[in-house]
Amino acid sequence: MLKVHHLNQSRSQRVLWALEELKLPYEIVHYQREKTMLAPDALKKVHPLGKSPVLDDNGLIIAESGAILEYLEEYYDPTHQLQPQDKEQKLKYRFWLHYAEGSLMPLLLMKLIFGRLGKPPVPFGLRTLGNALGQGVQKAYLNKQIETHARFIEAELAHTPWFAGENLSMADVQMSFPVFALLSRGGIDNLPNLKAWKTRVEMRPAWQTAIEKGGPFTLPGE
Ligand SMILES: N[C@@H](CCC(=O)N[C@@H](CS)C(=O)NCC(=O)O)C(=O)O
Repeated sequence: MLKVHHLNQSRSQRVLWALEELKLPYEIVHYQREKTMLAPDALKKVHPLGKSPVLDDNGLIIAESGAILEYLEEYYDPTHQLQPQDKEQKLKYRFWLHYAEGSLMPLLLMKLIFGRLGKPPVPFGLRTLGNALGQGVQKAYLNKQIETHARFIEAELAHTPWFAGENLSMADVQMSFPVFALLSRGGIDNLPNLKAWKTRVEMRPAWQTAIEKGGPFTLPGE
């Protein structure tokens, strides 16, 4: 039996969504974020990094969302419902699968962290300095980078409804976390294609069932 170690409000929403799209039976082991937003130590007993998601396939432990989605695709999607077979589309599929965590998420995580340097748990006496530093880094570097990425993704989605073509694929599943984060905290306006893609995602019954089972997905932070 497949078992998902699922942290609330986290990247493991992607794995639940993929499993629902593939109509596979699975169990969820729920973990709640600590006040710090970190995962509880119990997750380190499942995998040394203590991050979510982790998939357990009859004792085979798989961490890292992209690796989990590729695993599900390879062993649990015999008809390739979630992977294009055309060469060009497959190249796009692979690009987005890597890009989501390799390029886009680090920028969004940095924005989250630098945006919090003026707030608790930073000690009171350091918050003014922290805030100035955080805002400075965002202004001088991060915001421009995020804008470039947002415009790139927006332009890509002008051609097709889904990231790797006409059909939903694991590329969309993997991109869901960063795109939702980008729209909620990226600070970039005028992204109609991204917003329309998000609406298409939210309308999918499999997405909705994943939320019913895993809990709300509103991205308050890491
Ligand atoms: N690149 C990893 C990132 C895993 C990750 O950072 N997960 C977050 C949840 S979105 C987490 O576990 N945060 C809690 C913590 O760091 O303690 C993946 O895609 O699986």
